[in-house]
Amino acid sequence: MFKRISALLLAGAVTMTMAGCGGDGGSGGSADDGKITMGFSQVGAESGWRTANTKSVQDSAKSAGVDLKFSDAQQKQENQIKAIRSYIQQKVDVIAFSPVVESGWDTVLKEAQSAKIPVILTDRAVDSADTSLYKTFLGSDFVEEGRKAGTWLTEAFKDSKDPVNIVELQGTTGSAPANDRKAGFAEVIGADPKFKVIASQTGDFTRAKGKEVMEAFLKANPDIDVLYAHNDDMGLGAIEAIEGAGKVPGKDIKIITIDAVKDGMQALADGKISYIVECSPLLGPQLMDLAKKAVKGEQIPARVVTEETTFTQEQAKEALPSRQY
Ligand code: GYE
Repeated sequence: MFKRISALLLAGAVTMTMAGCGGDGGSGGSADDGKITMGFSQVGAESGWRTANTKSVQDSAKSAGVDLKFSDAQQKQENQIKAIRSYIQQKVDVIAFSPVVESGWDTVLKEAQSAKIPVILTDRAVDSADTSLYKTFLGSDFVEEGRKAGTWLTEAFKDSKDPVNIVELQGTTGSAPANDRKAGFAEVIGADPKFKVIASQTGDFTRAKGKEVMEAFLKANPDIDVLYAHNDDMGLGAIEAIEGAGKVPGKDIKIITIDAVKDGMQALADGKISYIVECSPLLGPQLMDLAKKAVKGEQIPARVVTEETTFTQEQAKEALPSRQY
C-alpha cells in the first residue's frame, strides 16, 4: 500500500520535473531520459567575466536538471588536466571545460575519447589538430572582438596626422582570447602605419596585474595616447595606475576594453573608458542544451558562436540599468 502510494507520488514528481526541464532548458520537446552528470573544469576566478560565467553555468545546470561537478583550476593547466582525469574516473556523462591555454590537451582529450565521454569546449578553444577529440566549441569569436576594437580606434583617430602611441594589456599568455584579440586588433590597425603599439605585455586578465603593468608602461613611456586592454578588469586596474600618475583616463589616454561587465560599463558611462567590445559570459543555457544532445548521441554543430555587440559611452548609460552581470 505504502509502496504503491509512494510509487504514484514519485511518478507525479518525475513528470513534474520533466515538464519543468522542458520549459526551462528549451531542449526541444523530447522526453528527458533522466539526469545527466557533467564534469566542468573552470579556468579560475580571475575576472568579473569569469564570475558571471560560473554563475551562468551553475544556474543553468540546476534549471536543466544536470548534475554538475564543478572545479576551479586557479588559472593552472595542470589542475584542469587533473580535474578532467578525475571526471573520467568518475564516469561522468559529459565533460565541459574552458581551457586556460590553447596547447597541450591532446593526451587527456584522447583519454576521454577512449572512455567514450563526449567533451565540449566552452568559452576558450584548444589548438589540437584532431578536432574529433571534442564535440563542439561554444564561445565568442575573439579575433572578431579584436577587429572591432581596432575598427573603433581607426575611426576615432582618423583625422589625426600624428602617430598614435598604443599600449596593450594582453590576457593570459597562450590563451585563445589573448592570442586572438591581439591578432584581430593588429590586423585592423596594421593597415595604417601611424598606429604604433609601443608596449604590449600580459596582465593575466586580472585587475591587480593590469594596474601593475600599466604603472610600468607609464614610467617607461611618457606619451601614451591609447590603452587597449584585452578585458575590462585589466582596464579598470590600469585606470587606477593612470589616475595615480596624475593623468585623466578617457582624456589623456583613451581606453578600449573587451567584456562589458558591470564595472567596465560603469567606467564607460563615467567617461573613463572610451569603448567596450562585448563578450558574453552567459554560456550556461546553450552549454546544457548541447551537453544533453551530445550525451544522446545527437548531431551538434562543431562551432557555436556567441552573439555580441559593442558599447559607446552613450550606449553604456542606456544599457547599465538592465545589465545582468
Ligand atoms: O574576456 C576575461 C576572462 O575567456 C573570454 O577570460 C574569456 C576571458 C574574458 O578572464 O575577462
